[in-house]
Amino acid sequence: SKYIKLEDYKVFDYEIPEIFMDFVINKNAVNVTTKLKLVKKNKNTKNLILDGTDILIKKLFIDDSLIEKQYYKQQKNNLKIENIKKDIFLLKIEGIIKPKENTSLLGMYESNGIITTQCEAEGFRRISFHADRPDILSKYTVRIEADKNDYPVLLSNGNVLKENNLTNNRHEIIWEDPYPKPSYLFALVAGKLNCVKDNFITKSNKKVKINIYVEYGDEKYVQHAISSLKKSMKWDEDKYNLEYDLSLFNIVAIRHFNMGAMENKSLNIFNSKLILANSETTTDEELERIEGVIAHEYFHNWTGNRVTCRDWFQLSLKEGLTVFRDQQFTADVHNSEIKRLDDAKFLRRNQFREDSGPTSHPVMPEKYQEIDNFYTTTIYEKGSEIIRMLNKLVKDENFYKGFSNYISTYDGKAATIDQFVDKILEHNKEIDPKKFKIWYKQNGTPKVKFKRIWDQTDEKLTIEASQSNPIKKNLYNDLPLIIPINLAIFCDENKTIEKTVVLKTKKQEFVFRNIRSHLQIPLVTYFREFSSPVEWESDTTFEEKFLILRYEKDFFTLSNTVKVFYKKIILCRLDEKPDHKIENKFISTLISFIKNRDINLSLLSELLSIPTFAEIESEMENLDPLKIYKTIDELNHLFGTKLKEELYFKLQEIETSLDKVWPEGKNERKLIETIWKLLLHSDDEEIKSKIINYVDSNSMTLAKAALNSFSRINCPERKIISNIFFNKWKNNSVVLDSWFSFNASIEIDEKTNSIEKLFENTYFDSKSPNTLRAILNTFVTRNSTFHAIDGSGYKYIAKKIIDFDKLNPIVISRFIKVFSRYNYYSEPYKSNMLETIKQIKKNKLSTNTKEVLDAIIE
Ligand code: BAL
Ligand code: ZN
Repeated sequence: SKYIKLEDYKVFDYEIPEIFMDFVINKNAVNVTTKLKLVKKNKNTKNLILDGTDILIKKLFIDDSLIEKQYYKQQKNNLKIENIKKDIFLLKIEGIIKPKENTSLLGMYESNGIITTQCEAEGFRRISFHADRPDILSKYTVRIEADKNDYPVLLSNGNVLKENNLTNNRHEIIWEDPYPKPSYLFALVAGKLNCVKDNFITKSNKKVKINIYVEYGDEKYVQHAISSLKKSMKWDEDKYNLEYDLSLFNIVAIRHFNMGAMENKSLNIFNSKLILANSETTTDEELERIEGVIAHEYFHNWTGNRVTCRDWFQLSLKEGLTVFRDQQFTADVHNSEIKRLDDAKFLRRNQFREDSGPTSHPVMPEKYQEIDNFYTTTIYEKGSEIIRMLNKLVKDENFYKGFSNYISTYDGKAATIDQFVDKILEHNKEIDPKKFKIWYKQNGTPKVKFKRIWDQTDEKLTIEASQSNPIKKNLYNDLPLIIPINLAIFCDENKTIEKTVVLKTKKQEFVFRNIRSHLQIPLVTYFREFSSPVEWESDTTFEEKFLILRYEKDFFTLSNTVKVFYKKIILCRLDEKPDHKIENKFISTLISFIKNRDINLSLLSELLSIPTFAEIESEMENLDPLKIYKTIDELNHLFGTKLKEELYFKLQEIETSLDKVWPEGKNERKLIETIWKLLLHSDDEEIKSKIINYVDSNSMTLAKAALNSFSRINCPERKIISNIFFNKWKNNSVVLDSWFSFNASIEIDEKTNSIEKLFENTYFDSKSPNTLRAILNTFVTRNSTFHAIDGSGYKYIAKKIIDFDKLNPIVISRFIKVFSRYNYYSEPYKSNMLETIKQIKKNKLSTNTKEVLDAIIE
């Protein structure tokens, strides 16, 4: 079968305790000589099969004796050597690879003159032959040799052992990494890079050199990255008692990078856009995200590198856990309630969407074709939510004790998710590990239902809860999950009971006594702080939901309740039956939020944000996309008009704080974008000239807010600000992507090929995944011409998919999920999409993209 299955896991026939690699970088190729020390574990085999793709073999040796051609066989993706008599031996492979010709951004490739690597998950096999799987841990020694002018900087993992000048203007460096690691953590970088230096003193007083390598000219943009790294190093010591384990930590910023970043041991490689940052070029949100990603990669040093994964089915062991840790970090250094709200929003918008579609899968999948397709929001963010629940269930003391046992038990080893959960639950008697682990095996978003039964005379409130999973195909989905529910019972305005209850069976009753309430029936809010990654339904009426907006303090619950109102209003309007009563009452509620001087402004911005198309799309059925876009525009107009006076008042109040330096002032700046957008939509002419002034602001947050708030306003000023922005930033590729994105959102004359000119722009770089994503993703989520009724938008995008899949399958296989909800669309959109998918399928596609397409139309 073409599937790789968890149940087929077998240890490899050999161990590879040591690897010596020799890279000779020449003009058009790199000669790679690898020596693998192999120790046979399976005495019953005489063969050795190693992975390897696109490598030209020159010679092979076993312990220095040449292997004749008839004793080995190279196939497309592997190398088989037969009749090996020895149990311990050194296999030497002389190979040649061509990084300049590699456009996949996997293995070794060149980006803007810099040679770099990306090995996770299976890129190492494009550099050299290896049993390229994460449970083979080896000590690496790496020699790199190159021309001194073309490649003055030569980096790999670990410490520098030696540096020499050679003849012919060449030089060599030998790196040695003392910690055994899997091949996916190997890295090499060579090129013209400038280094910004700093250092960090660890808690045991060890000095760690920090080197950030960037292209010349970019040095001025690295201070944020450095301070983020130092904050992360300190935080991991304070929170988890984890100290950095080498005396050197390198980060390299690369322009053409598929992922955000990569945690290679002591040599993290980053997408430039996640390193180069200051408030002039980077928005507040991006600054926080960059800080979070730097923390994430750094935290991998323990959760991922020192303790790694046994196989790729355990991917969430390192990713879910490290996301959990980076979310904790951001919560600790900024505002924990806002962070929780942001994370919940992200999960519901992205992971829930994935989980209700054709590519839905468990956090621990049972099978895959291309592991690259499983770097998903389910593995990452749902994985993190599961650990958050585990933490909640066992409480902090047990959690941190269990975590620390996990690290010390599996240090230097490859572990499994089972082993992690067992360690955390080791000293807990209330939670059955076997039952808890069902979270890892189910797919789909579980649904919980609540009903209240109120006995006023006995002052007893009973809450009936039940759980189910909407997806029936997976057998585990029928088993009950352990679901922690944070709830609040409001007896009246001043009396609230907060509790965490744990739902363990399919149906369960929770009884609360001595409840004295003046309400007709006590009001309950569920899953406060989004305590579990589920959806729920309750008997709360709309009248009561208005009360929740008055009584609740929890940011998540407030925002979620507001969202329910927006959705209700939108649905009624889509049905041509606007509910003016609810609309007016809701508007009055929003006014009272705006007038509340104590409210967190970031929360207020959230409450005043009318859902976007992307938010609505992931939650609806029988979608009419053009009508949805129109309804959202209408609502922005209505709310902007009705809230105008209060918004102007607020605007005045916050304008004085806009100049503050991040993280100060970020809430005000977030709110201003929301206010600008609403006011612009209310046909307010006065606000236009005001906003235009900010396009050239020295705060990128304000500049982009100005730009984006014009996205759906068709007026001459839109062109003006677009030009101002372009001329200011055309030579900064990271910033210019925002301009590409903005222009991809603009609808011109309902022509679907309106974005074609972006691909033809002189500054468009077809090798840059960032730019490609900026254009494509924005077009399909923010530009209604994608959904042109004649299907031309879908056809146009199909062509792009086919073209770019040849260059970069990883980007395209992710992007193609835009079509995954075709079934939820109404006609003719549904048929048009389906027809388009079928047309795409007729082409020769990468295996990555094919696997996703196969899932979309089975
Ligand atoms: N391991 C791939 C990038 C990341 O999740 O950190
Ligand atoms: Zn990660």
